[in-house]
Amino acid sequence: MRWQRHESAGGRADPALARRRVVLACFALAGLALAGRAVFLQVLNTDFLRRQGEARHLRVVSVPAHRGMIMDRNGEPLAISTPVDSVWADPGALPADRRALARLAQALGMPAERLVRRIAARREREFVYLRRHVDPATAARVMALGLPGVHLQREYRRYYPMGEVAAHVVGFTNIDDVGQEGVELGWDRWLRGEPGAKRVLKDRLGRVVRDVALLRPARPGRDLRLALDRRLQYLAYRELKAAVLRHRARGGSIVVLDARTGEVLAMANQPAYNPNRRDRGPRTARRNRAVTDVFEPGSTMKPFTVAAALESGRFRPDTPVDTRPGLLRVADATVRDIRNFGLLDVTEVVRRSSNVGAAKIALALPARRLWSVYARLGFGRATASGFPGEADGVLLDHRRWHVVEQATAAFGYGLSVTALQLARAYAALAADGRLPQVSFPRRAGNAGSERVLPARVARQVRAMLEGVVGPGGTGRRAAVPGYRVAGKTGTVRKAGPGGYSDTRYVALFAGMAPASRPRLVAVVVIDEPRAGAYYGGEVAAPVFARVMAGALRLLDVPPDAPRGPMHVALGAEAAT
Ligand code: 59J
Repeated sequence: MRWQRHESAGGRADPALARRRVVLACFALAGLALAGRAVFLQVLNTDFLRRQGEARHLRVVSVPAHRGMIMDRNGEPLAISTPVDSVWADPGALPADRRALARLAQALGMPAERLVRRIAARREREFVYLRRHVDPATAARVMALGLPGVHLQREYRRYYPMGEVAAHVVGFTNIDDVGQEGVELGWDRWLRGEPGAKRVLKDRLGRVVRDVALLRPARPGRDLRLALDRRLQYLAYRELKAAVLRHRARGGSIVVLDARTGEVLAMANQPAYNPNRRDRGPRTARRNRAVTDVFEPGSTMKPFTVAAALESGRFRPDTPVDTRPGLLRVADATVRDIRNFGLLDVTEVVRRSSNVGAAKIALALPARRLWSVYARLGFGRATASGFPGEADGVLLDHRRWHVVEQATAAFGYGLSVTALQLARAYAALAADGRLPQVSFPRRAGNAGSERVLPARVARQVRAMLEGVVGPGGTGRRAAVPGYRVAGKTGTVRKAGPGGYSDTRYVALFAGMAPASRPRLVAVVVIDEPRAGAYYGGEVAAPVFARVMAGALRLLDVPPDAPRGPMHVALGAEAAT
């Protein structure tokens, strides 16, 4: 009745009714809350508990990506990734029993104390490597123990089939598959993939029961095909090593370029190291000296001085140059030849390697003109090959040259180069005046070269460099039977704190073949030969000859000297 009245009268005017409504609403809300709580407990809460339980066994693990293969120009492998297992543990799940750990250590081939210490130090972690990159037998032995908390992780290990033969070019990765040196470092972003992730379900012992979901697939790295030719590489390595041993040299480098494309067909250094070994030897053995180390080029610079002279129009190959009496005073310095060569012409200055002649030619040119040729040929500037740690070398600006610097630069002192730079500059002489872009990866066709000398000048210098390898030249031992060879020797006294040394030399040869239409350019550097001869013509030239002879044959390059020394020798033999 009061309800009806209340209803009919409306509540607005009755404060008692309003209070009652508030109380009723409170009860209703409380009831709802209780019901909600019940639902929560029966449905949501059990789900939460179940998920809590599962979380102990559901794990996200990383899926390692396959690193791209490095190959030579013919597809022969230089670096390959092979799958290996690494043993890891969840310290919390491991048995505390010392005897079990001792058995585990034995299976892993490591001292028990080291294993115990390693686990103790990482008690709070859920993942600790026990031993990485184990062989399949070790992995099997470890898993046969059936210990809880011990697992295998699939990883990749790098293998270098050519070992130390191609070590300096290919480089190596660390245990995490990241490039550390050489092409492995310089092209790391290309070679390396991106690891994926997957969710796995594990049982109470922590063993993976099943893959639940692939969260992100691993993206494999890309293969890389280098310009290197495995056969030429082996040849270069072998001959360089033999010469370094024979002359008890401190080290050495050899670079072989394709004269037309600028591709690096072979590059080797001594000392070398085996990249497959965990300890990769001393740092000094790991440098790719052909790219990282500079030296004064000495007489191997003379062809470029002569190129500047010819380009200027003031000199021709037969222009006379008076080198008498075998020395030349320049300001307060004296330029010397090993003997008095007398009256020569430009061609003979190169063939006899006259320092006085080169200095006189250089001093007859404006400094800027001489410098500009050196700069165009790439001296003082890294080749931008992408190889890590490449040195620029030094070429002072001509405005900082005094007359002495101009004279000594002419025969290769007061500036410094890498073996790769020197090879690139000789490649410009080989390619009729076009400086090629140096490339470690293989190229499809010619990837651009820059004209740095008139073709006529490059050909004239090349003809002079043939004279060096001919009769009366300093480079006769660079001759290759059946082929015309052009090149230049160099014997450089090393500069030290007390000036130029009387006992420490660098022996050099830089050249190309076949001289009529060069296919290959090579530079040989022998650092501090100590036994036997030390002249470039006697130490470096024979290495050049042997590598070129083998390379020309391997590449099926047709001979361009049908009546070369080989035929003469065969003829002589037939006559006896
Ligand atoms: C040489 C130099 C040092 C630097 C001289 C080599 C200079 C010079 C100051 C004496 C050995 C030696 C700037 S020699 O490369 O002339 O390759 O077959 O180191 O001359 O002025 O006992 N090369 N080498 N010179 N310095 N400064 C000749 C020549 C060269 C040969 C031989 C004999 C030098 C034929 C060098 C070779 O062409």
